[in-house]
Amino acid sequence: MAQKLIITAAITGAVHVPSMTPYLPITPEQIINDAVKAGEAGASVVHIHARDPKNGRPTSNLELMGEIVSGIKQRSDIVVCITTGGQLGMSLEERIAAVPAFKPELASCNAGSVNFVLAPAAAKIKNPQYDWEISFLEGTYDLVFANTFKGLDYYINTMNQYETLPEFEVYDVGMINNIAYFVRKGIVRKPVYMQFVMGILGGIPATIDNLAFLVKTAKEQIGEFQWSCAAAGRHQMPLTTAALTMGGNVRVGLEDNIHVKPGVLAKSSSEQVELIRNIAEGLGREVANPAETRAILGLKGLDKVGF
Ligand code: KMH
Ligand code: ZN
Repeated sequence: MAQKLIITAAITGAVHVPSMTPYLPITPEQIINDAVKAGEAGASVVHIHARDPKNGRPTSNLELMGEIVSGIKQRSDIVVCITTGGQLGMSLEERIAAVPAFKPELASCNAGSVNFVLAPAAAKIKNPQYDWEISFLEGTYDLVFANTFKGLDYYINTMNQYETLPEFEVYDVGMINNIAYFVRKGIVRKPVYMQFVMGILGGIPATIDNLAFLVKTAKEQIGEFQWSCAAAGRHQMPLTTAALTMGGNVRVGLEDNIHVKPGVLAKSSSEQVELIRNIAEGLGREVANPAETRAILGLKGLDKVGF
């Protein structure tokens, strides 16, 4: 029987800007509410970024992150995965600061450097709500999202210190090679957990052939692992549906896609969770609850987090 399905909801991210949709959660209260709703809809993991409540700009402010993750914990036993993605110009220490501060069960660990281009979206915004939005999007035309081997080594070791499982964000096939190197080096905790993030401009195109290629390459290079699939924009539902039929796990949420179906904005990530849950259950794949997800991923437990 297929392993139960882990549904991750990426609640707000650092990709979309407020002018794209009125439903993007921004304040800690909005992010907490959407995370709890995603859990009620069937997500067992929430992937969390913070935003400045004044203007919606992505931030790695620890006070805001603390308010969000502890607010979620007060209302839900869902697994909280904290981002270490950061933003342009931020040091490695700043990006990972939430791990020592909150000792989460799970944190993102970006598995290599990649162009991460959001610039074409700027042209579609006619009346920006905030002055930072257009320059933020256009700035990615000249941005390398840097995740060097030295940085990866540091992130993996720091997460090991706090028993935080790295969720490796894999934007292209070469990044599997990077992870395999650190597995051979003996510093990666088991199970190796990869999130295949497909369809970012600069990364691997979101096609089913490419998803099969990622899984095949990971089997050859790493052997045993857990994996999940996220895909940008309109590719979200087709690719996550393919992933769950292949035995993988899925990530949905407004970080990856602001629509719930073509032309219809999602009012929250929970609408996408509900949709993928219905697809999974319709195809006979049962959905894991947070306790089952903790067992699948070998997580340390909610009693050992620092928030
Ligand atoms: N900030 C983006 C370029 C993650 O959550 O770790 C990517 C990102 C991924 O933030
Ligand atoms: Zn993220």
